[in-house]
Amino acid sequence: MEKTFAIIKPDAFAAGNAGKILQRIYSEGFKVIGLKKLFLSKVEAEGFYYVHKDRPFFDELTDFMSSGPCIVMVLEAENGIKKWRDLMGATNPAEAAEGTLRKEFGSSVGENATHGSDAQETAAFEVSYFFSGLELL
Ligand code: 3AN
Repeated sequence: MEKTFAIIKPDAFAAGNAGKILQRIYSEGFKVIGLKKLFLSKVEAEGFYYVHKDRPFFDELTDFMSSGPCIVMVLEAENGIKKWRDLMGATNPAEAAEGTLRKEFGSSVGENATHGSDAQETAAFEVSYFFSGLELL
């Protein structure tokens, strides 16, 4: 079993799609180990996306992620990191495969409904950024 970190981003939360996305998470066989609703500040979003600080879209990305509430989660499944990225689909919803979350709920490369860790090291950082051990029992 492998843990990954996931976000239902502010666009999907505001559109009322959090329930549908959670339903997919359960029906695809993930265990939800941790879950909470947060309204990130700009500084908190910048800390989370620190690796992207030199990218041209950093300001847009952190403005968006601090524009409204989101849901942060720790998910677990066999090959959880890849399994969750497969379920999300490509970063750009226009290029995402049919049946993926970003295809169904995303509207642009920035407002793409969900986030998922891309490797074990990033998953470890991202889980610990939002959750304490006690919240993951
Ligand atoms: P992914 O989330 O699929 O791993 P990355 O790591 O390329 O994608 O990008 C990190 C985040 O930055 C993505 N979740 C995406 O929403 C956002 N992003 C990527 N490219 C752009 C862009 N050109 N304009 C605005 N936001 C972007």
